[in-house]
Amino acid sequence: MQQRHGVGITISAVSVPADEPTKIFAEKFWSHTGIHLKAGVVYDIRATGTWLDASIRTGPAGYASTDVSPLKVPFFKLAESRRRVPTANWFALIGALDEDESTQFVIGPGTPAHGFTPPRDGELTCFANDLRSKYDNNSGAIEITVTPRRARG
Ligand SMILES: [Ca+2]
Repeated sequence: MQQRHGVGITISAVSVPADEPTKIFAEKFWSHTGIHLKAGVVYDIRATGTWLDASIRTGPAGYASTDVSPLKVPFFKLAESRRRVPTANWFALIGALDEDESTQFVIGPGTPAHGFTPPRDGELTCFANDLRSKYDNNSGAIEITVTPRRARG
């Protein structure tokens, strides 16, 4: 374990490497962040950068089936229901705790104004929303920054 010496300040009770960007790789079924979230703490998650679904370049918000070339739109629409998160955009950034699909939530370019409050403790694991069998043509990575809000009181 790495230890920091001589800083002399207590940051908080939350052991999160705040404000250090972490890469999420498009071709990975799960990217592990090493960031352990605590139940009940409110987090802000921000994502930047671009990644590619074959030749389609997009950001963490992902893209809609209607954004692709007109001839391909019907195929993309037909496949929507088989995305890992059917209701989210293609290549939307998705988060979950410990690869647990029951905890999946859409991050996109960032969590909403009320932030994200984990239902339980767990490591933040992420992926680009795609068909389960179609990660081999993905490339690039986006970066996320996770910031815990200061506890009230
Ligand atoms: Ca793909």
